[in-house]
Amino acid sequence: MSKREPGKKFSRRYFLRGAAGVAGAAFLAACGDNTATPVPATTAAAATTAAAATTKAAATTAAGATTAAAGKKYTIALVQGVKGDPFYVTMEKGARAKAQELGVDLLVDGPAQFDAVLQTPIVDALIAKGINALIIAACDKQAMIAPLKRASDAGIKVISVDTFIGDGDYEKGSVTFPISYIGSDNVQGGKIAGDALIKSIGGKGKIYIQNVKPGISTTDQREQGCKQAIDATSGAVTLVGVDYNGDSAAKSAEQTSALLQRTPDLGGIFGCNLFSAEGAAQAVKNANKSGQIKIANFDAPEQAIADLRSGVLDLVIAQKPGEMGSTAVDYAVKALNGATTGLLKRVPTGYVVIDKTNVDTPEAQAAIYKSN
Ligand code: T6T
Repeated sequence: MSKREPGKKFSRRYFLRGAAGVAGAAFLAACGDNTATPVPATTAAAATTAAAATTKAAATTAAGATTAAAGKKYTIALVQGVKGDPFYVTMEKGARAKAQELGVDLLVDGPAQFDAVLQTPIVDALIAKGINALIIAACDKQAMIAPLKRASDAGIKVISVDTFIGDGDYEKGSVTFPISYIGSDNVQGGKIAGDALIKSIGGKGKIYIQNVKPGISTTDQREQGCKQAIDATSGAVTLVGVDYNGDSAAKSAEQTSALLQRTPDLGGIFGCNLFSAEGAAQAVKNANKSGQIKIANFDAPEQAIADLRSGVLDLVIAQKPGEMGSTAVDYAVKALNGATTGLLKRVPTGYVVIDKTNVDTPEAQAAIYKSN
């Protein structure tokens, strides 16, 4: 028999714990589908900056960032973990808005799948093109070290966004050449999800994790955080398994359906990213177990919010991808202008944790990802 308590909801405590501030940057520019196309600086702020830069080698904008010398605009590239994922779409919007504000060109590209083999040639092509800075969500923490070192050795400023390479400690760790790692605290995020699930199933029972694939820093750490929460129950809650779906919602649904067959008394599921959680929720819907099996959903696309409202999901953990993109562009420009202080090796961006009690607040609404 199931140990869960069907009527029990996640508490507001989880919203407050995870929310490190009001969600999301205000997106200042309309962003079209112009992937891999430089965005010209068209705002008044950028025009002022360009004019001022004709008299000074580097001019300070109203926002406090500096721009390139007269006649020379920096070209910064953002390489996403995968194209089309609303998380990275939202990150691109934040990056484009900041690039426009600071008067730099921004190229955006990403592989068709979350795969270092597909991401590497994109990096090599950007090195050959001669960009000034590279902001990247590396698809694999080991496999992307060599390509990114090639970029760094070519004089390109490298900034990690969302995921890290090596062990993520750019101060004293195994890899230190990137300027900064800007992204969520993913162990904390996994712990928020695990603690919430454990509470919702009454502190005892069975939990299952749907994940992407080993080697991605973010999702590895979320799994780790959830396992820490389970371990802290000293056996009252058990982990029945972890499946890896390769970033496919369809595969996640298939694996979760099989798990539900094998484990009829499952209490809760943690979906470690957008597609993992989407597939898990679909499987629970297909099994007519919505509301009976608790689901903590990492990432906040529109579908997750709809599923939260209809009772399929219990918790949506929204990251702040727009802020990640915006801060990364700001850091890139500052680094290119020779900043020697004020650039942190690690910038955690925080969460907005959404449940039924706060979904209509401005903070929660602002945190929902954009899909185009
Ligand atoms: O969860 C995000 C991102 O943080 C992770 O690195 C990969 O998956 C997402 O893009 C969501 O699909």
